[in-house]
Amino acid sequence: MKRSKKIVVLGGGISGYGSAVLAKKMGFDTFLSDAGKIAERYTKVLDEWQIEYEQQGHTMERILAADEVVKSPGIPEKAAAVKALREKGVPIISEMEFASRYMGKSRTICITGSNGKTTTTSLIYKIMCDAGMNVALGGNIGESFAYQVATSSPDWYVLELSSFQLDGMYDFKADVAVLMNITPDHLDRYDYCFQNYIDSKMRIVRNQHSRCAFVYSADDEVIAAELPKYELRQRLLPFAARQAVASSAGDGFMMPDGEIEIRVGRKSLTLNTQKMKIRGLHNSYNAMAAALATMAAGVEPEQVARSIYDFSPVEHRLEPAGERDGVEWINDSKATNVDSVWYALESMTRPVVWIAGGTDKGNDYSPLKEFARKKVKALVCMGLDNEKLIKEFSDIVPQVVSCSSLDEAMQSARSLAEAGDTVLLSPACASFDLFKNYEQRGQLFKEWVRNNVINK
Ligand code: UMA
Ligand code: ADP
Repeated sequence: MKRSKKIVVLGGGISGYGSAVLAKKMGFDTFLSDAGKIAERYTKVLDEWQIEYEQQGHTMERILAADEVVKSPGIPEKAAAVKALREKGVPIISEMEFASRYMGKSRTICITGSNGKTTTTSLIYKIMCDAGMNVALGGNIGESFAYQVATSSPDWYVLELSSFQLDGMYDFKADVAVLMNITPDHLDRYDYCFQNYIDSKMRIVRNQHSRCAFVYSADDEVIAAELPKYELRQRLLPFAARQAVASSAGDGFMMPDGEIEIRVGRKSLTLNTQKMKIRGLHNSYNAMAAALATMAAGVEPEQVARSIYDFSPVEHRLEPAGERDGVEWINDSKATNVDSVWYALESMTRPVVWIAGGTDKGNDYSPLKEFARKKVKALVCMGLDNEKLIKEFSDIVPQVVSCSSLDEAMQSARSLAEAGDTVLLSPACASFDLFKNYEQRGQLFKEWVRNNVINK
């Protein structure tokens, strides 16, 4: 009798449990191994599907016996198990690569970039849902893509893709690929070499053929430098605000007055950024990308416009947290790098009391200085080590205050802000010194505003 292919899934988080369910459903000899403890919600599902698994350690003998390994994206190349598999030459793929083999006729819109992935993915998903399409959401957001492939069959998947997921993708093809921008991030996973990270992001165009579409920022200099290196046969749909774009397949352009023109094939659309609930240049980019991607997928322009105007900021992304006594409070806790803060400050139209700081990832703050000089009246540093921020901004911002807790920072911000100002939490840093994650930091910020400002 022919033996079934042995699939080992590494990691028992959301990516791993879904991959294991799909492997089992496809009839493979499936084993899941996790170096740590697996959450009960996942062991329950693994038990239901009668999947063999281990936790609190990897049994290398069993892992090395795999024909193919599906690796969770959070597991780095330097992990001992991955090194041993590479040495033995066992193929290692990502959940996306594995699941795409079994998704039948479903098509994909895949979104990547250093910033703007979640916002653009959520907007595309909303447009597709509002248009009545049979669509599912996955990847670096929401439910596991592999689990959904095992249990449903939508016409379209809207997938947010991180560089870690792209790394394990070889034959995967995005029907519509969206590349928002490329700025340095996650360099610890790429030997501190920016080009390695760029190469990873550019994998989004792999295997695309002439009927596929590629939506990308023509304003992004890193992307512009990469494009000549690739043989691009797909429909090119660039978008820009800083320079003219013209592609025979279609394009998106924002005029200096804020009006956006989109064209895909013979269909066109005009958007007025003043009517959008999401603010700032970066959100105009996100809207252009979403409009191009969904029109390429066949959604009618009027429907695209309706959904874009109806779309509110995703939680923790320039999310309004309330206004009282003329002071507006904004939660941008997801701004964990310099580029996202640049766009946050760019979008500010009132004097800003800026709350920043946390775990510095080797930030170069110089791109922020011009906006800080023009728009920031006070900087409230919120972190265990504020030395670098204080040094960088003391000569630029009239007032710099050092705080080591959320409560202290919020009280300072409240006393510094006057009617007509905006208090902006946009940290440029990770949250791990004072908080569990960026979500908790944003939640506590909003709770403080609710209890001590709005309902005081
Ligand atoms: N583990 C091992 N062996 C190791 C190291 C870890 O078994 O050597 C185990 C851990 O004990 C843990 C499991 O691996 O149980 C976790 O795997 P994971 O870190 O890949 O996490 P998942 O829960 O499976 O979620 C992952 C993505 N996480 C990361 O990339 C860090 C999720 O993205 C993604 O949504 C999900 O797969 C579905 O594909 C989250 C994320 O933070 C949102 N992404 C990063 C980001 O957005 O910046 C890239
Ligand atoms: P990602 O999923 O790539 O992290 P998000 O949509 O969650 O992107 O946004 C992360 C941060 O970046 C937020 O602070 C948000 O305001 C900002 N941002 C959103 N879109 C863009 C963009 N196109 N360019 C730069 N920054 C952006």
